Amino acid sequence: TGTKKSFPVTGMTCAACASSVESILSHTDGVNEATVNFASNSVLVDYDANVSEEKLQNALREVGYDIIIDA
Ligand code: 9UX
Repeated sequence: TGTKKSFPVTGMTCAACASSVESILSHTDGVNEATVNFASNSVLVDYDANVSEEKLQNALREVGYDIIIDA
């Protein structure tokens, strides 16, 4: 296990999107677990220290979702 952090998610229009977002993030190298809360449009991600937040973001952007990274 690594860092656990929650991010707001955009682009999830139906409940099945939650599974899709979880799958995309879970299959990204260095991600241990991703759990979406569809009702609150957020995802809790457990990821290793070598994974950048931009890497998570880019994986989602490729398929029409996004996460909000605070500056
Ligand atoms: Mo629902 Mo989301 O039909 O990618 S799964 S909109």
